[in-house]
Amino acid sequence: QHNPHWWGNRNTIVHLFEWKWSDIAQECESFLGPRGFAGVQVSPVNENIIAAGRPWWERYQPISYKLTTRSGNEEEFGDMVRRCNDVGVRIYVDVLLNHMSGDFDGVAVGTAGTEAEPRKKSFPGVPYTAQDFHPTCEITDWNDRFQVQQCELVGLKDLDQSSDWVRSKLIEFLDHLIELGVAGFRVDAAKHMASEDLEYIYSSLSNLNIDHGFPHNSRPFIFQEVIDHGHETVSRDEYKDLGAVTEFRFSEEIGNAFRGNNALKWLQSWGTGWGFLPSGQALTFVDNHDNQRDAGAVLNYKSPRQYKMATAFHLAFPYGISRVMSSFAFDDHDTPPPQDAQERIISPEFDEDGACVNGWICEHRWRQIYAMVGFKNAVRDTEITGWWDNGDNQISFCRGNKGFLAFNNNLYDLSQDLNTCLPAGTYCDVISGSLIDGSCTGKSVTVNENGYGYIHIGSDDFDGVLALHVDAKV
Ligand code: QV4
Repeated sequence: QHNPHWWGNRNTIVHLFEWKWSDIAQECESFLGPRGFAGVQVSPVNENIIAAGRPWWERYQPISYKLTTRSGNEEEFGDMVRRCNDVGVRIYVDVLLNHMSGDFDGVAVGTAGTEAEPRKKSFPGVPYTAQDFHPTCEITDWNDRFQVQQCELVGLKDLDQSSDWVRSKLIEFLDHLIELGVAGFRVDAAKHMASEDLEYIYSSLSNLNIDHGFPHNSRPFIFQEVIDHGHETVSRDEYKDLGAVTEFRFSEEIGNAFRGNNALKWLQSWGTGWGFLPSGQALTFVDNHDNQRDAGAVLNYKSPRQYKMATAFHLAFPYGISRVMSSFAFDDHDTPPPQDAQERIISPEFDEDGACVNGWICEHRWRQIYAMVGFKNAVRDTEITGWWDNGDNQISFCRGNKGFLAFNNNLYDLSQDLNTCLPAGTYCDVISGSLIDGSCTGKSVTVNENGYGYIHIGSDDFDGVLALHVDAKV
């Protein structure tokens, strides 16, 4: 279940973290479809506890499988899926199969009004009772398989997926989403569940809904959240044949490289050469909603110059199933999404350039990022050729004869003739500008009969990357 069921030549998933369903529907029609995005990962859809201050993470504490959250209700969800599929944008849902909510004093009331008593492991909305869960214990040793898979991740009541009842409820929930037209799932905390149990669940799911344009016998796409930095007892390899796996080493290493901790010249062997999973099994990202909040090597929107360069490399190098992050502004781990005085999530608003202004960051609307989504579509099915580097932090490469990229992460200019591998002509650099009515608003590069062009990226240019492709010829 590794096929994401993309439409046409599309290639990139965007995580619209905490967005409302009605806003995503609108975004599919007005932005994602026209810009060639392949799909959206949406926040959890099923009912969750209500935590004080409404942190984003309350959605990782389920109460029932009713489809009502702060993002909207079932009707709005269904409407979104249909409208996105209609413009060729797939929907992937973040699903919580590992656990229900953590402790809560007294009776908890969820986002759909359902009551539960998490302390007693009583979730009548499903229903689950104590016998559907593993006994309570804490994970203290992350290299102890029993603890990782049968104790409670941060105190979240740990479901027993070997039980027939639990399996049937999870399958029913996922099948309901398939019926509504989704293309697949991000499986949260997959590492905390035995791979045999997941295999049973995935293989029991219905085929995708043909009324939403999926071919007969299409299997749901599965990508599993397994954090494996190497040398872990529970490893990514146990899951990779069941579906794709989040490749966290990609995120850490790309952050290291573009922060300047590792020379860009080494990226020539990027991918399996770096110990990453085979391309078709790897879900790749510069940052995700968890690790963008941690200090460390991982880049996020707060370092925009490096972040845009890393994203350009991510989308230009033919490795992995790409996902880009679309965040809201945060100060700390608990910052809620943009919300009003009644704690309702607010809709994104845009300035005249299309950038988000009211607390939403919308990296996917940064020109340097959506232009690379277009680049990836334009160069699909080509290989890396013509690699060049200066032995340090200046690199360039071609994607067949359809695209060319150059990066300068040195503190001095990159100025020289380089092989772009492109047919002769003048091309618009889609990073510094756009091709509008046949003229380029940024840098232009003229390519001669031999495929060479003069490339300039000043060390103090606004962006440290330049990108040309055949669909942006002046
Ligand atoms: C607290 C204490 C615990 C204690 C518990 C007991 O910290 O030590 O046992 O109380 O009551 C929130 C709070 C957390 C609290 C917990 C339970 O932050 O302090 O525990 O609720 O009340 C998200 C957030 C968590 C959040 C959780 C549930 O990141 O902060 O916890 O949602 O709301 C590992 C896993 C990996 C996981 C990653 C974060 O292998 O699978 O940690 N990633 C996924 C999601 C992530 C999500 C979860 C898993 C849980 O990507 O966003 O956690 O669904 O690496």
